[in-house]
Amino acid sequence: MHSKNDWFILGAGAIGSLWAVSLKESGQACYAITKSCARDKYAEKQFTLKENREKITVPIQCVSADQIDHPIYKLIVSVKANDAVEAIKSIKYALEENATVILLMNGMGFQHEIHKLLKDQHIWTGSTTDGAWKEAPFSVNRAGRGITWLGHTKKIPAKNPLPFIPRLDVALCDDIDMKVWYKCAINGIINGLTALYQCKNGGLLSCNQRRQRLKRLADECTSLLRKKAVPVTENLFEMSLSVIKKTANNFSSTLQDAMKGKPTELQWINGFLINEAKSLGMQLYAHEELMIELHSMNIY
Ligand code: KPL
Repeated sequence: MHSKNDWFILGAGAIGSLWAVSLKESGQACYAITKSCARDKYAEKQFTLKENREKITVPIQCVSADQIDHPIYKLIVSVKANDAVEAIKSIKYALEENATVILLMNGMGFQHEIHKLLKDQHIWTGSTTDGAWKEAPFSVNRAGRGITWLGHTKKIPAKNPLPFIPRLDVALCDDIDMKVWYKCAINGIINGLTALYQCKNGGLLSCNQRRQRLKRLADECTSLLRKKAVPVTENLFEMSLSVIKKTANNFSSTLQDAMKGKPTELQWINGFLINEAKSLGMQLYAHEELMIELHSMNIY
């Protein structure tokens, strides 16, 4: 039986699978909307999560976007930035008015399209420092436990839309836009370099040259944020070092995509930062250099 409390997770990548397992483990009804279940409507798949030395497996029903046969009241969107708008369009027919939608995606510059699509829904933005990578379909490895900030897009003081989920650290936040800027900057500092050096996050601290590149990227982000009047209360370089240390054993999402030969999200991360800077008459040399190097390796 389906209910208004059922959670649907759109996109079973690393973060989507982590959330699906965590919700299910805490007793919530949860479905994954994935491409890989095209023929098998609501087929049960065993989702596995590895965290530290623990390994848990929970059954989760999967459905493809065109086969949802009951209204969605609670949706978590964890697809790639490149696919976000199309993925939401594909399930919109099943989405209730006033549904709760939580966006959990890296990058910036595409959210306004989603807001246009979801005028009747309550949109929450999530920004996470969790580090997770997909080992195989339906199998995720959580390499670093982070925190997920959640803010209502219209900044209305609303009740936390999530139940208590012991495995996830979720906190409400009044200024989610600032967190999203910070997250985009942190990803812009870390992710492209891991793809360039083909290393886990921790590998970025292996020599001075890499640290210097991190510092240059961070300094440019700080200048851009200041120019955008985003309060820079924290040192972005120090923040990225701390994220790197906490997720040292993780393959960044960008490196995961690059290793699979898939398009990365960098156009919504560094690409977005570079364009924002340009529109303000600034140039982010270190970010531009990095993108050119990555393009010469066929990483887009
Ligand atoms: O968000 C990440 C990503 O890989 O996209 C970090 C925090 C860098 C963890 O790997």
